[in-house]
Amino acid sequence: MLKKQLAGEKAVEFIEDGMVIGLGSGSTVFYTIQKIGELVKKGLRIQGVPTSQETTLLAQSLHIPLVSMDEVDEIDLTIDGADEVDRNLQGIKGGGGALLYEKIVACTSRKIIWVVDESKMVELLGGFPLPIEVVPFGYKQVVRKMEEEGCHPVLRISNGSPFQTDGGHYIVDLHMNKIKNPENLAEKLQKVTGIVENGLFLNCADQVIIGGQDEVKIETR
Ligand code: DER
Repeated sequence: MLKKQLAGEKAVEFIEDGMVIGLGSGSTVFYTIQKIGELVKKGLRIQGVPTSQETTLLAQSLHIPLVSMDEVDEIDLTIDGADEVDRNLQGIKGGGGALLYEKIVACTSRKIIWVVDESKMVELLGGFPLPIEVVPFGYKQVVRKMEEEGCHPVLRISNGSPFQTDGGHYIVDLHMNKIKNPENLAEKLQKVTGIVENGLFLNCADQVIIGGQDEVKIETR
């Protein structure tokens, strides 16, 4: 079985009947959502809060009952993927362009589990380019500022045009190679006008399920 599938499917063991579940985005949580669909068919009663249009369509195809963020006061458990995770379970997300809605859902979740294959586990964050979500109006100012800060920004392009998130924003990927102090960087990015959100998910995940060769490991923060 694929490492992503091992991790993704393992996560459903943490789901209880009656829960409100944040449904993440990406190719690993894809397997979680598939498994949830099977369990719903067998009678599992949950309500899903999707973090992207892509996840909405997938969940709908599996007849998973969905509610919007504004119909719930709290989310019991969010299961999502991640692009990089360090030993303190600090992470980079946004590779799929869903970071803003994922972070909004994460902030309302009582518990967060990330599902990853073992290649996502790193000593230091930054090998994966850090996505930042930027308002299209005046985005070149943000790019220029990131250049001045030495963050090596690259506007994400899709089919020859700037990639657009579900929220209608652009994504700029910061090719930093190593992020020695994620907290400091997050603080700096939050102060830049025009940056809506960044892909540093700090002190967020409670557990990470790591798919390896024929086995899964669970790290707890
Ligand atoms: O955008 C994200 O943060 C997604 O969760 C995604 O990038 C996770 O990666 P995956 O597709 O390898 O699971």
